[in-house]
Amino acid sequence: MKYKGIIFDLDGVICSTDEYHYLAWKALADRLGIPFDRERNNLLRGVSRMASLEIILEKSDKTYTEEEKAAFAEEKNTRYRELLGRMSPADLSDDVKTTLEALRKTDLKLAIGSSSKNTPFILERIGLRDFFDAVADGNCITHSKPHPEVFLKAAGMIGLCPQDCLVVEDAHAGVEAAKAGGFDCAAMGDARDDERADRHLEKFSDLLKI
Ligand code: B16
Ligand code: MG
Repeated sequence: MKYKGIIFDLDGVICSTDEYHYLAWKALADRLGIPFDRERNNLLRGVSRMASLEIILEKSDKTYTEEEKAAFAEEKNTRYRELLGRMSPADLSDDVKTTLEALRKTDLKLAIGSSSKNTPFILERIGLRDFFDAVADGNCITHSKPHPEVFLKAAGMIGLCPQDCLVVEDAHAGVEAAKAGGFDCAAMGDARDDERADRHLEKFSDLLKI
């Protein structure tokens, strides 16, 4: 591998919390009578909580105050955290677990670059709290993906420049962020066929072939 470090997105790459985001947003959208489905949910991948809410509200014929929007975001996050609270290390797939273990045995630096403010809670639940060399997340950035800030922060934390890092992403917004920051990007899941990506992974363990 020509890289010195890998920066992983969290939701949809390391774990399937993207499904919990969907269920929690779906419950809110249903309560408000707003059309929302899995296809529309894909637009929320990698973008911040409030930006996600704005995308959902685009399909509403009502306008809401900032206070109402803040309450909706809180309602969604409470439901989402209930689902996260049920997670355990068993929710890490064998493919991800064995790949991370193999990468940990190399001298590659491994970091997380996630838009989620719930990153510390998720890593704790899935037993990876102390696994990574650095964690950059929604709590330490001003701009969410597609802005490159979170990946630049992660690279800085592991002492590497973007050219020496590979970003692994499942979101088009994340691929855009990686390329805007000067990183190579391996795309999987929803973003797998994104033409801006340098690598296309069918499964997480394909990383070991790079
Ligand atoms: P939270 P990632 C992103 O995480 C999710 O993909 C996106 O759907 C979510 O809105 C965002 O985190 C914020 O999450 O509400 O927990 O702060 O894909 O960048 O790891
Ligand atoms: Mg993601």
